[in-house]
Amino acid sequence: MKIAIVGVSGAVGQEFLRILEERTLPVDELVLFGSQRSAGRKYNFRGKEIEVKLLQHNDDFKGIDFALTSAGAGTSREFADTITKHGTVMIDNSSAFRMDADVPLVVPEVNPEDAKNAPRRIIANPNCTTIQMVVALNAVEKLSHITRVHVSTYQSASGAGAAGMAELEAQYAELGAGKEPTVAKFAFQLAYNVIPHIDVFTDNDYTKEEMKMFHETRKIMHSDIRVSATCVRVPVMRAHSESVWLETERPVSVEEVRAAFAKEPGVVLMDEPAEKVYPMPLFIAGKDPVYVGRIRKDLTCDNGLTFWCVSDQIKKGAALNAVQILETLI
Ligand code: 11C
Repeated sequence: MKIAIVGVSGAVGQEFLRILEERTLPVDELVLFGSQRSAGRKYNFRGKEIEVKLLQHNDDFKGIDFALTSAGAGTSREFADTITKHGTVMIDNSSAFRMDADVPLVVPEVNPEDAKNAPRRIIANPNCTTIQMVVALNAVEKLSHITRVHVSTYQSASGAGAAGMAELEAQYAELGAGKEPTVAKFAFQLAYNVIPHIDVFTDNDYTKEEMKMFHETRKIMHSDIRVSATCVRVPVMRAHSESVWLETERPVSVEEVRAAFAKEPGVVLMDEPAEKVYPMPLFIAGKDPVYVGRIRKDLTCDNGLTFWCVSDQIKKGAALNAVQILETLI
């Protein structure tokens, strides 16, 4: 099997490399692509040094079975035809095609069968905040249909890529040295702050990030579920957290839900409040699953339930989910 990574020098691209290295996929050849800035760099993969090729409009994708792409929506739109025209299946981490009717949007624990119907040979990887939420919601949906969700997110700097992480680190160093912090990636200084604003605002005053959680959840779960989100950037380096409130058609007990999470693929239950056992991003960074804790009944609504979940945004929220889609296909 011949695999390409497009955008290999970015945070998600580097994670693709690590995950392919770790897993047992039969990769006969790995081809790396990047922008002008990263072309010529060399990366090690399974004991071999591979040079990054410049992504161009040519026939470089001929013979490549799968391309894992994470180079931004603009690049994905511009290069989709070049990547897929010789039969390559593009598994795209960007938002470019997610809501297109003829592009499946896949989380393997939830809707793996959708991956098999990709007429344009493009499969979209959802937004990281949606991925971890639907993996958890899927366990509850099996007990009773979820009609609506309120969610507040606590999104780490890694959501803004390697540059976002570097900016947060630099801000703490600059502030420690008595200097004015550099603000470029985020709307405001993130160090010692939280910013209730991720991506641009839309006409209904929700941000694009928040509306992704509404639309993507419905598409992945094939559901009429309604999701009202507040997405917040927090000064955490890596792994996003979410406080989720949901309403089901019939009341479900905490015990039922705990049991459902405990057996749900991709979920790890961490819910022993008396022992201070609950997931936190500091300890979840670098791990594969979605961790769920703080499960309790809502105090205002008989059919309501609330929980807390944490997952590594670069892993399950991006690179790992894309590789799992590939694994589903082979
Ligand atoms: C963030 N969730 O944390 C965003 C990053 O649509 O793939 C990923 C955006 C996307 O900033």
